[in-house]
Amino acid sequence: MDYFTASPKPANLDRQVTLARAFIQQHAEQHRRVALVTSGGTTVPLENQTVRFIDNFSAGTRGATSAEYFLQSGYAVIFLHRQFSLLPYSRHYSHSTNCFLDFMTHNDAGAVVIESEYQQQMAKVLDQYRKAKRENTLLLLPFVTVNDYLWLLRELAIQMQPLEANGLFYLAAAVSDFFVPAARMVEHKIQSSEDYHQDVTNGDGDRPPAAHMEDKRLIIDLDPVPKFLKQLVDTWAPRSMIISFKLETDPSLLAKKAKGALQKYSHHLVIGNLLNTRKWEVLFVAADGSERWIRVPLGRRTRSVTGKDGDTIENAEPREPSIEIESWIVPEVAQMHTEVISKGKVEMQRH
Ligand code: 9Z3
Repeated sequence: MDYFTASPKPANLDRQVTLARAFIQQHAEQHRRVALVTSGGTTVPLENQTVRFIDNFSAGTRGATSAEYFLQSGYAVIFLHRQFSLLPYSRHYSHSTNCFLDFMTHNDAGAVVIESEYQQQMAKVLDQYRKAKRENTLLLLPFVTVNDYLWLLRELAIQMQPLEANGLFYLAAAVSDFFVPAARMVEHKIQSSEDYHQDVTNGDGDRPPAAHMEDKRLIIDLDPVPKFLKQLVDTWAPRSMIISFKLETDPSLLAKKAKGALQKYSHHLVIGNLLNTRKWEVLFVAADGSERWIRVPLGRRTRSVTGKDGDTIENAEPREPSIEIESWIVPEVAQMHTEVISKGKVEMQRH
């Protein structure tokens, strides 16, 4: 059965689509390019009334940072993100590493102000944030589950069709490969105590629920998520530029897997990255077969540790890049998008 026939439509989908429709229409009229940036990880709930779920790794840094550079390059951005993950602009002052309170102080009159050393940088972020608000170029749409994500992606792609080649998909979200189909999801919290074991026959046909207890063990049996990228490229957004990300941990697999994805889905670009080095190097694999690394310089170690005998020890803190790699990725992508748009125009003239 088709995924969308078998999976419930999210309750807030219509409201989100209404917001997106107005946003896209405004920017279509202003002949602005629109980038759909996906960001953060999707969850897979194990119960309908969800207490437990499986999550996918992603802080949302790639997506939130890239969204800022797309806005800077003149795009309008639909930011499809995991609820409570990093957001463009506020990411500079949110979550535990950048708590906004650390940037503030009292002045002599007792008023709360920004510390002088942060003034300049914050003024820059504030200006960009206010510009995006004034021009209504940033639309924030949250998802939580992989089901929310898939429904939204499909609906947004359909809404973006009138933009034709001016639409761009930049799929940085970490999307679950496996999920619990609605027909095999239990309603209530799975009970670990044998005294409260639930009936395991209420699954789909002969199969028990996807998550259930058996002899004090929790058994989780997940189905594969349908290959949505194929549907996006072929059916939902056939005229847009589509860029996907490929995350691996084994360096020897990355290029092969990125090329494989491009061959399988025939979209425009796969950006490969490794979990441990993703902040300073990415691999561009393009539809013309070209393959090249983009690397930004690494900054100095921010913290060193003094050993027992007074020696400085190389610390365990990962090094941070001195430049945000997205400030190099996004202009390259925008340039490729310009080429895709002009090629589309040439093709249209030919017909
Ligand atoms: C990525 O590879 C992103 O760059 C990261 C960003 C998730 C690594 P952070 O948010 O991390 O900055 O912490 N996203 C795509 C991951 C993914 O699930 N890709 C699928 C795959 O690799 C294809 S859609 O198969």
